[in-house]
Amino acid sequence: MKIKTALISVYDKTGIVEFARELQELDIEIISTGGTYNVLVQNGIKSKRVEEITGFPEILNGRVKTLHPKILAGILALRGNPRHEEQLKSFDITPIDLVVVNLYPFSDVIKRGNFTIEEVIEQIDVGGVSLLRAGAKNYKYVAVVVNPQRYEQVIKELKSSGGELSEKTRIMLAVEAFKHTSNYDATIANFFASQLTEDVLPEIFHLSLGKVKNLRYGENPHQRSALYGDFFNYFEHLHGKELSYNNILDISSATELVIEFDKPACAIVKHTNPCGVGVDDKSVLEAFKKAFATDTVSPFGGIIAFNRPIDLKTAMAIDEIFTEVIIAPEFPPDVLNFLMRKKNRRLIRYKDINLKKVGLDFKRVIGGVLVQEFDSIDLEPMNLRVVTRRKPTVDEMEALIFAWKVVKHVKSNAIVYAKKDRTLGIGAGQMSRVDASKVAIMKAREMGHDLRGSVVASDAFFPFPDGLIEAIKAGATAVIQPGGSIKDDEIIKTADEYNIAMVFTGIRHFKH
Ligand code: 93A
Repeated sequence: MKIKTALISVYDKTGIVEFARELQELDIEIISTGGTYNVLVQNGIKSKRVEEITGFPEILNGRVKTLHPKILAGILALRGNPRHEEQLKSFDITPIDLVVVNLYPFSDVIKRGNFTIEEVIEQIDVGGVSLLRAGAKNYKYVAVVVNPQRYEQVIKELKSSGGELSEKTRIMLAVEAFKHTSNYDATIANFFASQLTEDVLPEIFHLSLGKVKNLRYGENPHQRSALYGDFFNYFEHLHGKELSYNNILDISSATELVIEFDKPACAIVKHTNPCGVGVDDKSVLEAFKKAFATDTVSPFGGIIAFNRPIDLKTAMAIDEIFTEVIIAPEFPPDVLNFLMRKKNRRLIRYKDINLKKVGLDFKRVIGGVLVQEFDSIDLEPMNLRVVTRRKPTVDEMEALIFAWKVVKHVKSNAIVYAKKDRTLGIGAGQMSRVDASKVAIMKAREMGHDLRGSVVASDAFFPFPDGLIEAIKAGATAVIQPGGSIKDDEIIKTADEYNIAMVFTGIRHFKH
C-alpha cells in the first residue's frame, strides 16, 4: 500500500529536513506540529499544520496539539474496513500512513540535574506517545518512525518499492516504537517513585539499556542470550571471532582489574577470576611475565589484559600460549599485524573507562534483579590503619596495596599472596576463608613460589585466627584485610605473637 500522507512531530529535529524533502519528492503529503512545521517551511518544504486538519489550535501551551480524533482516527482506521472507511469519509478524516515522532526529552532533563518539578512535568510527552502507540498498533497499514537513525533506511525502501514499506519493516518499526515508549514511561515512573522515598540509586533513571545484539548463546550453549547497553562505547573489537557471552564477561572483569594500576600492568583472567597479575616500573613484557609466572597452567584459553599499549616483544611472548582474548588500550600497527595472524584470537581495544562512572551492578534473583552501585571505591593509603606492633616495611606496604587491588577482583572468599609486583598464589570462590588460603598456598607451591616474605590480602575480615595462622605458617610477613571481626583483638594478638605486620582497610570487597 502506497504511503500518501505523513505526520511529522519531532522534538529532536536532527535530519528531519532532509527526510521530509525526500518524502516530498515521493509525493507524500506532510502534516506537522508547530515547531516542526516552522523548521520544514523555513527550509522550503511544503507542509500542512495540524491545525488545518483538526480545525483546532494548539492549546494549553502545546499540551494539546495532536490529541484530536481527526489525527488519531486517521492513524487508527483499518484500511479496507467498510465501516471505518465510511466513518473516515463522513467525518472528513484523512488517513495517515506514516507517523514520524520523537518525544520530549524527559530523561535528558533529569540527567542535566538542577530542574524544578514543573519543568520535569512539562517534559512528559502525551500526544507524541499516543501517536506512536496508535501507529504501532495499526502497523498493518501504518509505519511509525521514532528513531532518526532510521530515516535513511526508510527513504531507501520507499524509493526502491515505489513508495511502500514492507510489513517486515513496519513490524520492526512498531517494535522500536513500543520499546521506546515503554522505556520512556519506565523512566517517568522511576523518577516519580524516587520522589516518594530517598532514592539511593538515582542513576537507574538514566539507564536505557538498548539491545546491542543477540549473542550466539549464553554462558552455556543451551542458553539464549543478548548484549544490552553501551559495551561497545568502551570496547572496540579489532580482530577475531565474534565475542561470546563469556568473552564479554571476562573482557569486562579483566579490564576492571588491570586499570586499577598506575604502573604498566598485566592481568590474566579465567572465568572472571585472575590467574595472575604483574606490574613493572617500565615494561609491559615484564608485567606479563610476572603475571604468567603466578600460574603457568591456568592461563590456557584465558584473557590477557594490559593497561598500556602492547609492544612486539610482548606480543611474541603472548603468542606462545593459547589465548582467547587480548585487551589493551592500544595495539601499534606492527603488533596488530603480528597478532592478527591467528585468525580466531580476539583483539580488543578499550578507551575512556572511568569505573566511577560506569555505574551499576546487577545480579539475578528469582523474580527480579538486585541492583547496587559498582564497587569502585579506591583505597586511600592515608586511611590504612596499622593495628600491630610491627609496622609494614616500605616494600611490604607496596605489596599490601598491590595485593589489595587484586583481591578486590577475586570471587569471595578470596585470598591473595603477593610480592610488590606480582601475585604468587590466588585462592578464589571458596566457602571458607581458610580454604581460600589453602588453595592459594597450594597453587603457589605447585608453581614453585616461595611464600616466605610474601604478603597476604583477604577480601573480608578473618573471623577466627585460623586463617591468619595458615598464612603465617606459609611464610607471609604482612597482612591486609578490612578488620571489623568481633575477634579482631584475638587476631591482632596472634599477629603480634608472630611479629606480623597487619593493616586494616576499613573497606570490604566481597564479590559474589
Ligand atoms: O504536550 S504534548 O504531549 N501534546 C500533544 O498533543 C503533542 N503532540 C505532539 N506533546 C505533543 N507532541 C510532541 O511535540 C511530539 O512528541 C514532539 O516531541 C513535539 C514536537 O513539537 P514541535 O513540532 O512543536 O516542535
